[in-house]
Amino acid sequence: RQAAFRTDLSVLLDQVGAGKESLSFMKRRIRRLAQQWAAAANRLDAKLEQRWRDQKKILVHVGFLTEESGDVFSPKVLKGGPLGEMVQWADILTALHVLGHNLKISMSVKELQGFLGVPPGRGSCPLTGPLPFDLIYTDYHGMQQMKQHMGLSLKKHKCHIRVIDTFGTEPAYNHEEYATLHGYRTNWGYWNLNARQYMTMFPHTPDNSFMGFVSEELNETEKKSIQQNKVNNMAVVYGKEASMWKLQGKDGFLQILHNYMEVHGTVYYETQRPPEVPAFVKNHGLLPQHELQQLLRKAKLFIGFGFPYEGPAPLEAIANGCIFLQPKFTPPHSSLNHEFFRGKPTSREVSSQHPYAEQYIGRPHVMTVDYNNSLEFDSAIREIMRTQVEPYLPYEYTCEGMLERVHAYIQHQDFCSLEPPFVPTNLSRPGSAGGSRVPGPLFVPLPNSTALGWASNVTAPAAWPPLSSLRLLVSQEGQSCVETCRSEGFICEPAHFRFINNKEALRRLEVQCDVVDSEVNHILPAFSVLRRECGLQREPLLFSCAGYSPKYRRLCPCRDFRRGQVALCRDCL
Ligand code: U2F
Repeated sequence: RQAAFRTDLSVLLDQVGAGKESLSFMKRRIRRLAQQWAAAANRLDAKLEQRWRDQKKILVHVGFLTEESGDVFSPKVLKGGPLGEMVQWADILTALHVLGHNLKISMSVKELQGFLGVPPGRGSCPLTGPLPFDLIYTDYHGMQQMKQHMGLSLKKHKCHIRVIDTFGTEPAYNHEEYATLHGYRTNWGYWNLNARQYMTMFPHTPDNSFMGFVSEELNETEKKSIQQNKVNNMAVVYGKEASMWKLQGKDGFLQILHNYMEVHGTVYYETQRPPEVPAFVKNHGLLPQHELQQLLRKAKLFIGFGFPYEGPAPLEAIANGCIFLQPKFTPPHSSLNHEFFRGKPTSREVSSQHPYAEQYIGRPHVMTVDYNNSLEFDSAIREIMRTQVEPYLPYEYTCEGMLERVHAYIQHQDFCSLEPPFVPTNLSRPGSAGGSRVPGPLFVPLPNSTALGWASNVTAPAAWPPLSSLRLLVSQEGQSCVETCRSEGFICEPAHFRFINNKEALRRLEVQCDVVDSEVNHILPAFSVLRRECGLQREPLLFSCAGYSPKYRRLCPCRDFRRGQVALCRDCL
């Protein structure tokens, strides 16, 4: 069946259920953004020009909100606890509903069993018949619950699963045997999924798919009025929980800020001002989302203390015309050196409180400075007071951007059909026999690397992103493919590894190989210049953009991307 866009959200609101603060928060959000979603649906509908879209049967099982997982989040909704996950789930549900899919929502193990058609009760009782869904969106808690209640059949059906995973999972952590043997085993990872089945909150690592969420959008009139009404010396602190304020340090940067600006906070409190919040701060208490937006519209500066990491609030602040000031982390924080990330299935290095804001948005909207250097901090504040900025929201965080991306994933990502290794036997050089349609040279030398534009007459029917987006680069020693592709203005595309994991690619790159081995190692395909050793990847689940090794240069499959929509290549829609 063809999916039709929906602009009425009442059915969805009924489906979300009631009785918990987390659900009320999500419903308030869905209602508040309803018009914005509807307008975006109409725009995307026009953009796709009647293109056929399959209507999918989708189950959304929100594991972290189930009683069976302990649901530690719901009781904290009104007390300054994390809301980022709820923001994201509310938006995922809305996007799937608006795109017109056939949606079932489960927030308990009982509902999960009901929808899957497995008999209720304890123990693992495998699902016997076919899976009644095309897609299941869940999280790590939900995976555990499905393992318990679907038993062996989970393995059979896992290609239909998408795991919403805030901070991301790298391939080396996801592969059970490899993780166990090489010290990448954590409490979360090792589900042996295709790493693109993990969907993140920000485009952290291209090994995963970027799901995201949305932020409030403004029309031109609102933008103008916000700019006119900005209070140049008003700052709002990022931190709704008192413990986050401990990071300010005694007589530290908050005091410097106060020399220039009026400081506001939205910190949860019960009866009195929390001792961590200085007397000069005007504390509004935890605000409902729409009231926080109003405060941000007036403020000039939104200032982070270093925690929470990678949340939605900085995007909301920037969208409302604030400048976001945040600490740089030197050395970067990661699961190797920081408690919060310890045990998370990634070695990603977090270079500031909000690396997306730092790297994808940057100045003038975002300033990332060393908070231990009071001169640098002081001059940043003065610069912020002088700088005029317009409200800004990257396209990928608009409703249209999220709908476009989720639409593309649903229609094109397929982890159930076999992706055979691809041997480019019919590649030909320009001018050679049979190569008349080849537009340009196969190899375009770039500084310190080699780029390969595959010939347009090579087709791989099921390839998405399409093969036309592939650019092959070679990393430096010690460099990951994430960095290599980024340094040339591309993004690493793990789906393209299968096209470059072959002797032909090495030969075309004129790599000197005395031996070509095929091994199970997440840095492959790669080669050692010194030892003239080349290695190809034997385990497709270990294709990894993130991997690097000081001794090896890696073959990196990069692709182009749309401005403001990094998840999609130019020809990806
Ligand atoms: C992140 O979770 P947080 O909930 O701490 O992220 P924030 O960026 O603080 O904000 C989440 C939402 O809270 C809202 C605000 C944001 O959309 O509009 N809010 C509000 O309604 N009222 C207020 O007074 C202040 C904020 C991240 F998202 C999680 O994935 C991480 O687990 C967590 C820890 O790093 O950080």
